Amino acid sequence: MSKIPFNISAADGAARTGEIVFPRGEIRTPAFMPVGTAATVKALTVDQVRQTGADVVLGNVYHLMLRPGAERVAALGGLHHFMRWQRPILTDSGGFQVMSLAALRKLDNDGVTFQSHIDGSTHRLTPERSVEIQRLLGADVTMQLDECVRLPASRDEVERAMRLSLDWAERSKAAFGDQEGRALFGIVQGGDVADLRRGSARGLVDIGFDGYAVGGLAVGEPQDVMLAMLEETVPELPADRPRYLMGVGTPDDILKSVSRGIDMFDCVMPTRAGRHGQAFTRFGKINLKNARFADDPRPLDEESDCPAARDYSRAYLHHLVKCGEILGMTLLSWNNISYYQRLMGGARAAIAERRFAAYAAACVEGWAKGLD
Ligand code: PRF
Repeated sequence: MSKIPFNISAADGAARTGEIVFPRGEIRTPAFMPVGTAATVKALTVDQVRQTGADVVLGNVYHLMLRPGAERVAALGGLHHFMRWQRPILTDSGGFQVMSLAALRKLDNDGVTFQSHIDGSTHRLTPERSVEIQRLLGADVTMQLDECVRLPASRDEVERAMRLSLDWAERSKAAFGDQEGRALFGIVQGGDVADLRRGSARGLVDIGFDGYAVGGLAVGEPQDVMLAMLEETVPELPADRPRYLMGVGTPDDILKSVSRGIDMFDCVMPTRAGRHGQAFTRFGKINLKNARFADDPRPLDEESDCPAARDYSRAYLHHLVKCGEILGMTLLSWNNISYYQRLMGGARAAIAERRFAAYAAACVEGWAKGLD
């Protein structure tokens, strides 16, 4: 398998900083990957996304196979060309979205058959087809097909899904073959059961991947359970390969996970919150619908280098949100992705200077203060 370089330049406790080097560009870690489900980071142009400092965006097999179709994207020159994002793209394999979005689904040991949430048409994903779709899209990082169980769940149910995911990991690796300059990540499952987590991680390491994701977390369990599972899982993973915590999370989740050795994150939270009138700031999350902003001429953060945070008044953002204007969604999504990137940039700098704990504490203090 083609090894994608991961150059770790500094560590501070379990936290590390470095860069993953792809032909299309580097991913500086710890990294936050904005979610671009349907070949767009919702409400933003790719230039705005890049201006926030994002090095990589995420795409979804589930959505893109249904619309516009993987073969069509391939015929149009691949996902990078299609959406005009020339830097790395990571694509999620589809299983998680099938379970959360598809109307009807039937899982068997070979794969999953489901009905589209768009028009009810029937589709099938297997580990091999998911890898094939990600190859057609041109993904820089391909994720194995896995099964994620919502918590709480019985040990038996968690164990069955973990073993199935491990079998699919092996099939995904065989299907992926040797793709120069592209990475394949395995996904740890095992729910909230420590020995299943460790077993899943060991099984994946035996197969051998370019990177390792931790799946099946942030699916209904409390934060302390999620963090405990990271503490069981991370020590089993090779120190020289990137670790990706899927679908996480709040700024607080992210900093606590970085301190436990996670390098990559994705979450719809900043963009979804932005479309619902909420802004992430250094002084916590606020709702622009609140009447207290109606007459506030100050920007969200005059020190930010994001135009959405720096150049527009809170009163104007309040007005846009109250009117349901599209621009309100754009500006708040832009601000929020920008805040997440600033958080990660601060984390990278702090790890390099071995002051990550102090950085995280200062962030928490700022969030607690609230926006004046
Ligand atoms: N598996 C995959 N994608 C995911 C998850 C998972 O477990 C999660 C869980 N937080 C989010 N996205 N393939």
